[in-house]
Amino acid sequence: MRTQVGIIGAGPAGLLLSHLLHLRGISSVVLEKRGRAYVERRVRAGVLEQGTVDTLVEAGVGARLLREGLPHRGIELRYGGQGRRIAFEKLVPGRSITVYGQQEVVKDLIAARLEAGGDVRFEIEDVAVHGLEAEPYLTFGGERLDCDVIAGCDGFHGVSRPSIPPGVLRLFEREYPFAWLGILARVAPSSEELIYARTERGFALHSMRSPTVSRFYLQVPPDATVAEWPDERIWAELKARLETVPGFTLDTGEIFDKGVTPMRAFVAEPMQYGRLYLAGDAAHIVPPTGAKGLNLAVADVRVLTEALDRFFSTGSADLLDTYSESCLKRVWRAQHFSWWMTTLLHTFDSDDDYGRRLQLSYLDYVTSSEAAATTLAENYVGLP
Ligand code: RFL
Ligand code: PHB
Repeated sequence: MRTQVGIIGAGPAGLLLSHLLHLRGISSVVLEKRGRAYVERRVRAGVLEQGTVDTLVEAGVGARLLREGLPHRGIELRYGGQGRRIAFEKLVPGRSITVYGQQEVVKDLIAARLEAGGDVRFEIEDVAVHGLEAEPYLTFGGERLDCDVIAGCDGFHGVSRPSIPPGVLRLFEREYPFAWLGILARVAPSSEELIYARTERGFALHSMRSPTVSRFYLQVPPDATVAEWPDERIWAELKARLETVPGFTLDTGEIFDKGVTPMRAFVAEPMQYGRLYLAGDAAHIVPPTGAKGLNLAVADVRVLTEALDRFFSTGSADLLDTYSESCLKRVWRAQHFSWWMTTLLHTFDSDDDYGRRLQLSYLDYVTSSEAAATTLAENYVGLP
């Protein structure tokens, strides 16, 4: 078998890349380890930057997103018994975010690929990467797929990054001393906008998926398990961390999804080796506090699509050669923003009174100074 671009992974990065390449007449095959139902149900991100929405709409896969997505013009920072709004419409006019579940993006992309006759193969568990220096090919299930280029879109735990020879990549990492417990509940959101809450008990986030489904996160110890968090304990803790301003009550409902996510940051440099290009979580991870992971994956794929289009239409590899450099500027800005939001809002060492005073001072500053609030807003909605 032969294709122009062999893509490993049918997450947002791999599927969007395959679709954008198709629109430019470039062939690809997507090989995914999991089943279709599994990837369509995997609950993850929910915040799409304006640039991500624009990319999906321009690519013709945004109809349901425009219909069902929830546009947001601000977020609330809740701390010290008060809620302060970061107003995007005032601070970054014309720019906003849209709340739309990542698995809905994945469903829309799979539907578009299959409708266009795209080759997306699920339950391929033994993909191996070969010949990166000269003649790349993938093997799986006794078959061989020759390609001009391989795109590693297989997430943090995939096979593409480990197939780069030792010593080539420089790795940057940070582990946080806590995790997030995330839930989905059948209940109308208790707030129109996202609430990022800093409390002495730890961080909590009130997000949503639709007018009838809410999404919540709680800062929990790094080794926490779902079994330790029965529904009543989750609601009690969410109430303790969110019902901290006068007049706000949290509505509860049936919890139908629970998961614990470790909080870590990771960057692999460069994001390419020979004929292999890494995109999305395969190359970098951010803690979810800044809502940047999915948006970075989409930004990588935009850069890679341009570079591949140039390569296949003119033979010039100049944009491919600078792929990593082009992506890493945005990646490091998002790394910094995500670290900053995480540091500002989570409880670290309970003995560190000095650190707590610094957090509160900065929260006061970011919610009262237009300059500081604009810094948060322009990073949150996504830099150009
Ligand atoms: P994915 O989505 O992990 O997809 C990788 C795909 O590759 C497959 N795979 C393999 N396939 C073949 N062979 C192998 N050996 C393979 N190994 C793995 C996997 O099964 C999978 O289908 O990576 P991608 O496409 O780079 O997308 C990245 C995003 O998923 C990720 O950055 C975001 O979900 C991060 N994130 C958020 N990002 C945002 O922009 N906004 C948010 O609000 C946000 N919230 C979040 C998040 C991530 C979270 N978790 C669970 C990590 C909230 C949470 C809780
Ligand atoms: C979500 O809705 O899943 C979500 C929202 C904001 C974040 C992270 C996750 O910062």
